[in-house]
Amino acid sequence: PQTVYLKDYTPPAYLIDHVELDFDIRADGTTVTSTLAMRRNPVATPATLVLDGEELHTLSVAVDGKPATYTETPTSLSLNDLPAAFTLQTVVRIQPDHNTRLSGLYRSTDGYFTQCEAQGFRRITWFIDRPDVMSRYTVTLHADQATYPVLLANGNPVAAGAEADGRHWATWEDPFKKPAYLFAVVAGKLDVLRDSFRTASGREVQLAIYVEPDKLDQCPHAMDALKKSMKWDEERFGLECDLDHYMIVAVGDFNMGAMENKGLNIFNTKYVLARSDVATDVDFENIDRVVAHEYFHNWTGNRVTCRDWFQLSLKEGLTVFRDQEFGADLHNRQTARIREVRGLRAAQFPEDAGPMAHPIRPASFVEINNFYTATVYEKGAEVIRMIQTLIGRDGFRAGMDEYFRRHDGQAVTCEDFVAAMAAASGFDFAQFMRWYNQPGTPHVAASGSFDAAAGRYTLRFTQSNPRASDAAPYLIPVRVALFDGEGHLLAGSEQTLQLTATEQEFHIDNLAAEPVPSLLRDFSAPVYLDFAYTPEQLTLLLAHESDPFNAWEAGQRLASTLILDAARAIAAGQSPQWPDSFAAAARRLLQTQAQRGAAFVAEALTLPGEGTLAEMMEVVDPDALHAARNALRRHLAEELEGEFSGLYAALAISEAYAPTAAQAGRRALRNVCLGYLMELDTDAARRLALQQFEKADNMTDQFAALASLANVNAELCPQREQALAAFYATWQDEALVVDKWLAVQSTSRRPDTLATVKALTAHPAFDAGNPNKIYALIRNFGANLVRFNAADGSGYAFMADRILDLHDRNPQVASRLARCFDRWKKFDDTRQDHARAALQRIRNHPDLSRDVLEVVTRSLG
Ligand code: B3K
Ligand code: ZN
Repeated sequence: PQTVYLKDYTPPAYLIDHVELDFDIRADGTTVTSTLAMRRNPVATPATLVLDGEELHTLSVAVDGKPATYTETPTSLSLNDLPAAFTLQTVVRIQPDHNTRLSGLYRSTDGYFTQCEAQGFRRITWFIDRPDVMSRYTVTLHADQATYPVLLANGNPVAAGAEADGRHWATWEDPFKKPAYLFAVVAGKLDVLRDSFRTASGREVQLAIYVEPDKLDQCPHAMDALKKSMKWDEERFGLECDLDHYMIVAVGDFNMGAMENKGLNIFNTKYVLARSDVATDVDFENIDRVVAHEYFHNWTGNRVTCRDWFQLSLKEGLTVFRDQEFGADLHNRQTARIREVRGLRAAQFPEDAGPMAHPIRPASFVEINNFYTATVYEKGAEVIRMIQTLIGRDGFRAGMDEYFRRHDGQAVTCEDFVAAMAAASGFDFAQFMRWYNQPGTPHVAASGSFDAAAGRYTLRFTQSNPRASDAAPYLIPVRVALFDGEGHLLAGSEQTLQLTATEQEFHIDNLAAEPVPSLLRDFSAPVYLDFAYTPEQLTLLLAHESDPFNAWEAGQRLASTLILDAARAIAAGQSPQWPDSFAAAARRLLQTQAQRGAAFVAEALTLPGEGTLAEMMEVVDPDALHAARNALRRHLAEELEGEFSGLYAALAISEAYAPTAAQAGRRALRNVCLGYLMELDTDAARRLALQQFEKADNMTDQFAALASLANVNAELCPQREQALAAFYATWQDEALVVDKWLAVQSTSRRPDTLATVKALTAHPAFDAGNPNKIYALIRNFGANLVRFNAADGSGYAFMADRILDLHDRNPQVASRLARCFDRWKKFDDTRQDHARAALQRIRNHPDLSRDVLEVVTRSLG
């Protein structure tokens, strides 16, 4: 397969001003007639017109109404000797009913749906399928009226009517120019929830959420989220909705989360459907964030789009940052930041240290779908956040205004965005651009020294990034504050230091005693920060740091050290040692939950995940790590049993369920308490869990109880069997809840998890054609560190089988599964041998999809 390079970018030779599409949808296939108003691009060198296509059956090609001479390959259609401006008409047949890749036009249970980003439009019709070709679209759909009563496309409905044979048609017109990746159509039998939103300037926007029949009672939360997002974007960024119609369509078969098609978002049902008995607090919050994310794309992505796919983070990093800020304002800013960083460390840091490491703006790719990554999205959002940290919130807002003033309606680059920020703020971002161009997580090592006679504290920093192509330093904003020995913040000590050199010193004067530094507050840069904190200093920061992120961080550092030491001890056949101070610090946290907030305390009592801890080990010993982390949990449970059960009782909620931050925080902490009590392995705890499972009036509590029971490893645990069976019996017709049932089993700690997962692949609940099911059962298993990385290689072999089973049917999903192997080189030789064999078996498969081939080749390379 071919590698595409950013440096090879050239403007398109032709432009397409207007696109007229006609879809004749029938059971034996769909005929697409495309009429393109085209002209030579004045800024490009004249060349052959090359159109992109994939799995198209060409019926005719005409230029200005006359049959044309053309050259066709499976992926291209070329024409020569074209006039300066002309009309190109093509007619193709496509087979959406057999489109298992879920890219282009495809069939799902309730009708036909599309997914065009990144390069799915070429699976619908011949086109110049690149984001810098922007056109106006008029689209007509024809289909059977009874089977597909709803016919949708981007923009506004302009006409509709009935046809012979019980068929009907509808025409839609999109007044905005857009790249082909934002194109969408839907033809289906769907219910609709309608509402409207009045913008700040008084425009009335019609809102509609389309879902499979009988699910309207699961739509109000998403509708609410949509209206809140619209209001928030007006208030925070002065951005109004430009549409007359904003539609969201939910579909159960979807490769990712959701898609921001202009005026016609298409969503995975997972990010639309919610009701308190079927969705958890986290689901409700994710729906808020994803609905907002797709809406925010209407400006950051659609009005201003990407020049080429290397610029993906231009829209994704920025839009994730925007949805993070929205989520923080809507829910709980403290814990939002903590969860963002937890997610970053669990997914992005390992990615940046592994075979798929790439800059937030990659320099090359084989398959662009492989680059919708934690790096482009989440590290991309961190880079945007650093820009705001460096120039301030007002400066950032001015930069956004300038960005839209300059580039509305254009397809641009990351440099264009940063240039607007620079122009509005006067800040020099030259050195900062390194964040866009280098892979790898920078390491910052800090140390402090105190000159008592001079009253001067010196902070010394050195930075490095072993993954970067050269040793040049980054511009790293480091927020700091100093605390005295009693935990008081020293007045005036809060500041943002700008690291710009490989080694750098900062002085703070007029200090009476050596302070305790709190570094990288609010996680002001996506780096690894080392500082030789003593346990006493960390305990002090955990108790007193007023920046909730760094208070949490201090606790994570304490726990990480204990767990990693314990893992070493366990590997050496010794038993782990726990200092009394850790349980004492946890006890103080529990005692202060009323002041510090239940949500914060729940986060602070959640130990770092195994994947994050594994990154800190030279050679990962997953069994020892697993045992060590669980042993610390058990130790806390034993020391604090009284506190956990007391708080469990005290935190019960008597008012009706609502997915508010306050209630969600209480439930989270209460379920953390339950989880610890379950570590005691007592019958009493299991009965308590089963009781919660049975009595719960909401999915958050029911699922938390189920998850803790699912981990029980006793030979006989009637509560576990009972809960799992009852859960499936109750929810077998709710696809998204069945996903939870699968997930809770594939993420279980139990040693027989692989056998369970294998058995579940044959269960009627599993569907190997549905991405949500594959993610729930298979990909979650791949993230189960101790079970996937079993010493005998059985987890690797299983995953290889699943990838080979899937790569042809759905390469994008198969490729995501292949990413489960990313960290294989961090394990011991025996495991490496097994993983290498599994990867080679995949790579040796003839006709392996490009998506999987790229991932596996990089992994082996
Ligand atoms: N832009 C889409 C992602 C498309 C993924 C294509 N493989 C969703 C989003 O980021 O909003
Ligand atoms: Zn996005």
